[in-house]
Amino acid sequence: MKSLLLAGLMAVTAPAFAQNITVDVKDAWARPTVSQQSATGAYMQITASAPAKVVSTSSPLAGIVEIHEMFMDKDVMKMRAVNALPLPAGQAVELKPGGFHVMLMDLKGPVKAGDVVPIQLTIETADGKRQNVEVKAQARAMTMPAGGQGGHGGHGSHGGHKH
Ligand SMILES: [Cu+2]
Repeated sequence: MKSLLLAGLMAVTAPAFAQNITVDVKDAWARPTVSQQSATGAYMQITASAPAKVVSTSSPLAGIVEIHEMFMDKDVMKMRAVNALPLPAGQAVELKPGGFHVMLMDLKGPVKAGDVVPIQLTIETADGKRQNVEVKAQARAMTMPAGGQGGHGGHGSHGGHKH
């Protein structure tokens, strides 16, 4: 009798399979650097299948990689690092000039148009599990749509970014 009960308990407590979520990254690109510039931004669209957040970023081409957000401070556009970028389930989060971006600083060399910038995103799911996503951002000059919005110019100040 006792052993039967034990067998039943063991079946119930079988470990649940930890499941990875799907993280989709689209349209990853980076801005080429101009001479003497040691920092640049990378942009992409990230969609996670379950609630998650980007908790860290890295690249073999840069000493420091952070997620930044742009914000207005007395009519001046500035940026600051965020600790984590929330990814709501099934919703594309857009990193774009003037908004969130991956900031690559302390670059090991210039980034030329056509170069591929590898970026690793560390994603943490709601239950605290982490997984890495490899992104290849292609360096290309930003194409401004005709009549493009203002405010983007503020992003050009990246070169003077100090940490
Ligand atoms: Cu930045």
